[in-house]
Amino acid sequence: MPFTLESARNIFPSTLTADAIPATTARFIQLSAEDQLALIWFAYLEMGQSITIAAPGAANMQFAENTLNAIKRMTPLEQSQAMCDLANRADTEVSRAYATWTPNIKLGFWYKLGEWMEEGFVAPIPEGYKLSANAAAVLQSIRGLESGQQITVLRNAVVDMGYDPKNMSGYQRISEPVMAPKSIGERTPVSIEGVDNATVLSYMNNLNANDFDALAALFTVDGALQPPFRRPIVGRDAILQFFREECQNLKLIPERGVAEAPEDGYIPIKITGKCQTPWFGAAVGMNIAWRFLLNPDGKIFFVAIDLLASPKELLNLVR
Ligand code: 45D
Repeated sequence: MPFTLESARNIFPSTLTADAIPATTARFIQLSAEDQLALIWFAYLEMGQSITIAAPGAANMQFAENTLNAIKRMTPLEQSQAMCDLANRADTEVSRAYATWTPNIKLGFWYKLGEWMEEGFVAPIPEGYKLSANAAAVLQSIRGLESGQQITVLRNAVVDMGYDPKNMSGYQRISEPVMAPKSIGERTPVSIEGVDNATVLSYMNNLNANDFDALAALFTVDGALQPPFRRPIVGRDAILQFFREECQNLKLIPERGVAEAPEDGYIPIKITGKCQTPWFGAAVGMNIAWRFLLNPDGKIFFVAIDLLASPKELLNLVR
């Protein structure tokens, strides 16, 4: 086989990803818990002036309900402490429950807390809270990012909170139920300038239809998928689980691409375009590249999803 997972990760090496995300996240996690919470609060309020977040559905909220209600019953001091404990990854009951949730449930939990902070049911960030100089500098960097990068920083912050599940044994991961795939009549197939590869088109169309079984079947059994700024997820079964847990109701809008000459039958294909999340809909389109490596049978051996550095990168289809 001409490619290993490691060499596959390096196809189309000139792709410029949004380095500001890991850089900003690394600075963020150095801050005190109080600063982290206040910073997110300020960033969230500022972003809320230009884009609105879609409220999570009731069905999705039920998984966090017990924990949310437990927090609502606390005294304001205990509430602030519970939120700091989450940011500190402390070993508490709330932080342990949080650790078992998928990213969407974590986001929904904070969405609700944010509402309750505004409505006075949960202790707010103290009026006049003054960020440390470092926190103010991180907030300033976030202000300078495009909206797709801003929401990625926020998402990372939320996903990283809570007790470290590596220290927990015998727990059950909590995820939202998987919806039925869209019926054929409801699907709108994508088209991609410069690429008509059937596997790539099926990938986009199946993901847009929440048809995760058909989607996973496009991968080789040992295939891998690398989400933005993460290690590859390896193996068709693990990829299917990832799709079911983290990829419902995404909208992929591929625009253009290039397929290169096969190397020993393996075809590298790069696509660029947009991706919308159910949280922000069309208000935030993230600039994305998909770097596929198909095996000689047309199965996906590897695909990396990158968040691009700038809209200019949408036109970069060179090796
Ligand atoms: O701490 O092809 C308060 C894959 C203050 C799959 C708060 C993909 C205190 C394959 C405000 C209350 C998935 C890889 C907090 C493609 C405090 C594939 C609350 C890519 C935390 C294309 C804050 C998909 C809140 C992509 C409520 C790129 C913050 C998906 C909420 C990207 C933030 C999705 C939200 C992103 C952020 C979603 C809702 C970046 C959502 C971000």
